[in-house]
Amino acid sequence: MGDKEIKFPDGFLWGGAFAANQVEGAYLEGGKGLSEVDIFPKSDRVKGGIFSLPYGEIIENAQDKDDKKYPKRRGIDFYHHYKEDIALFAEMGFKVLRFSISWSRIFPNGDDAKPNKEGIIFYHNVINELKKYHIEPLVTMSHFEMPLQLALKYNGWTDRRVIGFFMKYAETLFKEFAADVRYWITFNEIDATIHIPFYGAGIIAEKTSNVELASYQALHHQFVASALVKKLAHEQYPGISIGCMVTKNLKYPSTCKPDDCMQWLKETEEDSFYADVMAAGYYPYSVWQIWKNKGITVEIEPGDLELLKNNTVDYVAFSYYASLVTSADGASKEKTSANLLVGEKNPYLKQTPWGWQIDPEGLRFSLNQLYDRYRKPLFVAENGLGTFDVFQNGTVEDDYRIDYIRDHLKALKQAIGDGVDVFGYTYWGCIDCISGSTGEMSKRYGFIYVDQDDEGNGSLKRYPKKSFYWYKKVIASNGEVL
Ligand code: BGP
Repeated sequence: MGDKEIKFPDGFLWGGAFAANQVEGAYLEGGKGLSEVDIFPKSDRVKGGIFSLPYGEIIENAQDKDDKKYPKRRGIDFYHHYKEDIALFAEMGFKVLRFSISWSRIFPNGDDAKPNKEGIIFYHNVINELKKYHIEPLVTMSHFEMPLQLALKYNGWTDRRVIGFFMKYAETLFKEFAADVRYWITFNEIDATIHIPFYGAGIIAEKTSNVELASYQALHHQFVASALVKKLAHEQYPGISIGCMVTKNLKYPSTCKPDDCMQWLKETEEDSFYADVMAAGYYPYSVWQIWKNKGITVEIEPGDLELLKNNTVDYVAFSYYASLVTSADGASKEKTSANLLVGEKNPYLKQTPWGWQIDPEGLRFSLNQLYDRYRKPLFVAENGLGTFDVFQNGTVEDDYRIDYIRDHLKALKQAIGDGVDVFGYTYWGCIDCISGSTGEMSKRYGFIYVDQDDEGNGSLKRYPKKSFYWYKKVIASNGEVL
C-alpha cells in the first residue's frame, strides 16, 4: 500500500507521556512518603544511569533532607503546575495523557492501613482537569516508584505479601478513578525487574544471597499482581482496559551467519518473555530452560499459572527508543546503550549524544513482531528523542526532534498499512522532565521547554518549542500532515 493510502484510524489516541517521579516534585507534600527513586542523586551522560545503591547509602540518602541533590524529589513541580501544563497539552490537541500515580502518594509506606486522602484528591484534580479538555487519562499504577519502606521492610517484590499491598492500592485506585479512567497499565517496563532489580522491584542486593533468583521471584509476584488486577477489573469494572507495558528491546543479528542468527533468536525469545506471560498467559520454554540451566527455583504457588493463563491483558503497550545488534561472538564488538540494555553498535544508524541508536524502521519492525506474536491491540506508550536543546529567544528550534518523531510516525503508519492494530501513540517526556536513568534535566525530550538546569536552578517557566506547533498540526490532521 502506498503511504498516501494509509490512514491512522479514527479516534487514534495522540498524546504524550510522563511518570510521577520525573515530573511531580513535592516529594513530601500532601502526605506523600519517600519513594525508592527519591534517594538517587544525579548522574550524567558519561557515567551513565544510576539504578541501585549500596544499602548504607540508601539509608543515608533517605535521611538527607537536601532536595536539590536528588532530582526526582523536585521533578518539574508538576504538582503545583498541573493546570498550566494540562492547558498546554490541550492547546496541542492531546487526546490522551499517559501519566503514573505515585504509589507512595496514596500509601506513603506501602503497607499503611488507610490511603492518604490528600494524595487521592491530587489525582482527582489532575483527572478533572484532563476531562475539562476531553483528554483521556491513561494511568500507569507503578512506574519505578514503589514506596521506599516496602523495599526496606520486605526487600521489595521478593516478598509475596507485597502482592497484597499492591492489590489494596489497585482497589483504591479503581474505587476512586475507574469511572473516569478507561485505560490502565499495571507496571511500566516490567522487564526492568530483571535488568535493574532495585529500580524495577525494590530489591536491595545485600539483602539477598542470589540477586538473579530474587529478581525472577519478584517478577513472578508482579505478574501475579498484574493478573489479579486484570481479574478484578474484568469482574467489577467491565468498562476499563488493562495493559502490560514492556521495553521493546529490538535487536538485529550482526550478519546472516547462522551462529549470529541463533544468538539473535535466543535473545529475542528472552526479551519476549515478559509480554509472553502477560499477553499470552504462559511462561515460555526458554525461561524454564534458563532456570534449569542456572539452578533457579522460583516459588510458584498452586493456582498461579492458571491465574496468569486466564487473565491476560487487553492490550500490549511498549516503549521504543532505539535498536541494538547482537552476534555470537559479541565480546569484542563496540557497544552502545539503548534504554535498559547495552548491545552492539549498528553502522547504519545514527545515535543520540547518550548513545541510543535512532531507528524509525525498527518501530515498524517491532509493531509487526509484537502483533504477530500476541494478536492484541498495541499502544506505543513511549517513544522520543532525549537530547540537548538550545534555548534562545524564548523558544527552541528543535527541527531534529521533529525529524525524529516524523520518521517514527511514518514507520508507525506503515505498520498500520501492514495490518497491525495500534490504537495510540504517547510521545515520551512531552514536557521536559527529569531523566529516568541519569536524573539530568539537560537530556530533554519535550515539546515544552522547562527552565531548570541539572542542579535544580531556574524559574520553572514553560515555553513551547517549535515541535509543539508541529505536533499540534499532526494531531489536528490525524497524522495526515507529518
Ligand atoms: C523509559 C522509562 C521512562 C523514561 C524513558 C527515557 O525506560 O520508562 O521513565 O525515563 O525511558 O529514559 P531517560 O529519561 O533515561 O532518557
